[in-house]
Amino acid sequence: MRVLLLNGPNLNMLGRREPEIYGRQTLSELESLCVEHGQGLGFDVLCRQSNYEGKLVEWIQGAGDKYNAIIINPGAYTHTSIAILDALLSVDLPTVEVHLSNIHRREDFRHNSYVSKAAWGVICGFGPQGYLMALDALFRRFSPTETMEA
Ligand code: CA2
Repeated sequence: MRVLLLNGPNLNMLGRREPEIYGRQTLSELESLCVEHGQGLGFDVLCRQSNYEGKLVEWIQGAGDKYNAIIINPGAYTHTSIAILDALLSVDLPTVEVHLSNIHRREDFRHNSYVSKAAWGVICGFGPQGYLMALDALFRRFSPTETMEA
């Protein structure tokens, strides 16, 4: 099982600024945690980050025949990007949208997510643990005994 983990703009700054909102863990620490946790579940997790919307679109487009699922924190593009929404709809892979912060407790402009319309599920407010929760949810979805594909 192959999982593509995408992080959007400014998430490369994790651990360096605004620790009160986004925590002290760096992006590479977070990615290592996800790769290790994925290994434990039998997943091959590939991690990518970009500050560019088009780059994220290209990775999503290319995922269709190579990956079984996508985990994405689109950063601020969550609230603006129909392009990322359309790319996710076009590949039709189970997608979990993750946010470190609880976007619903923050400014009004963060309350809407275009990406959620293409997401199987959305996790927000649990910090880095949210990514591990997303992997666990996908594991259960792909387990033959579970029925979570709705
Ligand atoms: O809570 C999240 O994960 C967000 O996707 C993070 C985005 C924000 O625009 C979304 O509304 C919610 C921002 C990512 C910025 O990341 C930084 C990390 C450390 C220091 C500065 C920015």
